[in-house]
Amino acid sequence: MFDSLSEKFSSLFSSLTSSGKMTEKNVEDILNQVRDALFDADVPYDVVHAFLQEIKGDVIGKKIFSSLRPSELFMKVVHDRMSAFLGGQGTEAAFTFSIPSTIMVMGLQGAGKTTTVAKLAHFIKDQAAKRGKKRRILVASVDFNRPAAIDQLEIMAQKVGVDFYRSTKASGVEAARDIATYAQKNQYEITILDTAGRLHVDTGLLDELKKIDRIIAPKYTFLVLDAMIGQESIAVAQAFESEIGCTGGILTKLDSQVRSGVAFAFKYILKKPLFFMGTGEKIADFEQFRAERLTKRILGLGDIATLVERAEDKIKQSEQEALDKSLRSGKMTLEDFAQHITMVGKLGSLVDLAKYMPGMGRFQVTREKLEQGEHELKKFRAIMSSMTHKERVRHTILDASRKRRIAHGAGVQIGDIDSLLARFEQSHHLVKLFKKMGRF
Ligand SMILES: Nc1nc2c(ncn2[C@@H]2O[C@H](COP(=O)(O)OP(=O)(O)O)[C@@H](O)[C@H]2O)c(=O)[nH]1
Ligand SMILES: [Mg+2]
Repeated sequence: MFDSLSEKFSSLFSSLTSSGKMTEKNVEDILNQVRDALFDADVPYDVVHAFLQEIKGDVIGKKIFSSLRPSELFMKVVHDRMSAFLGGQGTEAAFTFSIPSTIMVMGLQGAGKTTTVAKLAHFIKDQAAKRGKKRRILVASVDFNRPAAIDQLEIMAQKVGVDFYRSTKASGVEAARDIATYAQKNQYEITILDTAGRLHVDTGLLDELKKIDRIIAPKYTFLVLDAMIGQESIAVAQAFESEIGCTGGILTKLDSQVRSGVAFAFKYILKKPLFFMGTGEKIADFEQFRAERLTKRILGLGDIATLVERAEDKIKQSEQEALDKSLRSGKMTLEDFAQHITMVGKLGSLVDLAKYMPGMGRFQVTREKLEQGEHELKKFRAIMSSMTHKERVRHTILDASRKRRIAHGAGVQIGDIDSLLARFEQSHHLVKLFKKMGRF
């Protein structure tokens, strides 16, 4: 997700941090690189232009060239403006739906509406379960355009484990009335309504939706947009917004290869936020759209917050605090490194983790490399467990005789120990880099 954009920004930023040279002379060149990265990601021209104007305004207004660290300040400017562009303030907290409420999704055929209904139901159910609650959730459909559309929803509802209702009425509008009555009578706390789409926006579709919208009076109306369609989907969004109106958007198919321009354009053009994003076909491939976290991911500052959230379920609190501490202090010992390695084992594969790590975007990491890395990790774990506590806290004491002892104990070569130490130095460097960025 956002991979190509992320690669470009991470490499631009890392060249800025390593050379540290940003001057009035090369600022145009750096801004051009920002512009090209955005164009490549299919961000519409007007949006790129507006974004660059804001950046330029800040570069001048904040007098970054008279500061001690122009490049760091520049990165902060880009970071702040980008997160404002993507979502603005207040979209970072976990989003909760008010109870009771009805949610309606709308969008073109194939945008991912039905899948999104199931994902939303799963999201709400899961969120409630985490707080020890059980919500009464109903999903239903008024999509009479495609014969199998309603069956598809029924199957997904079963998978998620929420209630499903099939109206036997003959049209979408009558079914909407029927579903509203059914939901009220059975006191559902959350009702999610799937609607019909067309291949293109047409008046027939919008007229029917308008009627359904009036009958259902949803508290939340989400516009579901396929990110793969690119800029064209913005025109679609405008048509829905002006005829029906929406609470905000949900972007689907933001899987890794997609150009992400729509995410930039959505809020700027519609003046409405994006709420969620679909990142795959599975029910759980769904995330709340958090502008600031995404910005950090795009800029290669690493999405530590998401990583930590994922980790919470799997790692004991104390271990996590130790990680936080070592990350924040910018100091890391082999002992911490050993802990990281153990955590990686608990969290899942390196392949998954790579995209959350600071600075990873700028390395071209292939799956094979990562798998090779997993193999190495196993070796590293063995080495680490043959070390004494003292050696782990102060790795500089590792001389030839200690290394020989460890190699013997772990059943590895001395070279393996040296490559572990080299790797440790590398990630130590990343942690320091992160700390520097973390000053934002
Ligand atoms: N890769 C990917 N596929 C998705 C995502 N959301 C939906 N799809 C797929 O897109 C296709 C159309 O989805 P569907 O929910 O039936 O769209 P609808 O016509 O708007 O109801 C299906 O094959 C879904 O599996 C997503 O976030 N990522
Ligand atoms: Mg559908």
